[in-house]
Amino acid sequence: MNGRLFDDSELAPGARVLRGFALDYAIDVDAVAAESPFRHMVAKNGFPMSVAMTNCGPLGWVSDRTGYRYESRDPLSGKPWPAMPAEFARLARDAAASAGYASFAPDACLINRYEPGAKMGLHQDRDEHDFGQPIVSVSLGLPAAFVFGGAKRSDKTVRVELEHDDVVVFGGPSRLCYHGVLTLADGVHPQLGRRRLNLTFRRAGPAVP
Ligand code: MD3
Ligand code: FE
Repeated sequence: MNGRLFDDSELAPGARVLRGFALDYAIDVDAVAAESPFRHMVAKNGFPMSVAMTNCGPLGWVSDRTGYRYESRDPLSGKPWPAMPAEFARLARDAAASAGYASFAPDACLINRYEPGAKMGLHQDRDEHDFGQPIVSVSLGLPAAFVFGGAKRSDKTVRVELEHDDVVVFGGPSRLCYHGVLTLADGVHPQLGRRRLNLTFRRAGPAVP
């Protein structure tokens, strides 16, 4: 709540926007990218994606002509993905908790890098083991127009501007909703320059007790 007459942090049932939530966390993506550099993965259609990606944590999301999946090693080096920095995991856990998901323990962090002109088409995230687990999304750098729809591709979408340090938690009924990012407009962010970074924290594999 925010002093207004209604709670406008709920984007849709189960989806909560936490404006500025990442402000107090030190998120150093360059340290991860020094070990596993950003690369344009090839989509199922054989074309490279406009968004460049890397990962940290035990599992990383990968795409090639054969499809989408999680892998424990960076296919560029054959080595395990860089460890998830403790500050990343703390941000993800704290954001999930403040949206009502206690003890979220992500095993995957996909890092997306958008340069002006990059976009992500409407899709569902369904490569994870357990759709009962939420996804935490952290936006840094240039603002982007995020589109959020329903369970069917043809459902109507709403547009939300995501800015530096905004965090969104998607769980419950929103977990399998279609979503995407419109073409990034040109600009320069005071800290991150001519780019937008998005970190998505997921529990991709089965929970290990
Ligand atoms: C809604 N990334 O990597 S984050 C993705 O800004 C992805 O880079 C976008 O969609 C980005 O898959 C959007 C917001 C997001 C992430 C996962 C979701 C929204 C979601 C999963 C279910 C529903
Ligand atoms: Fe997605």
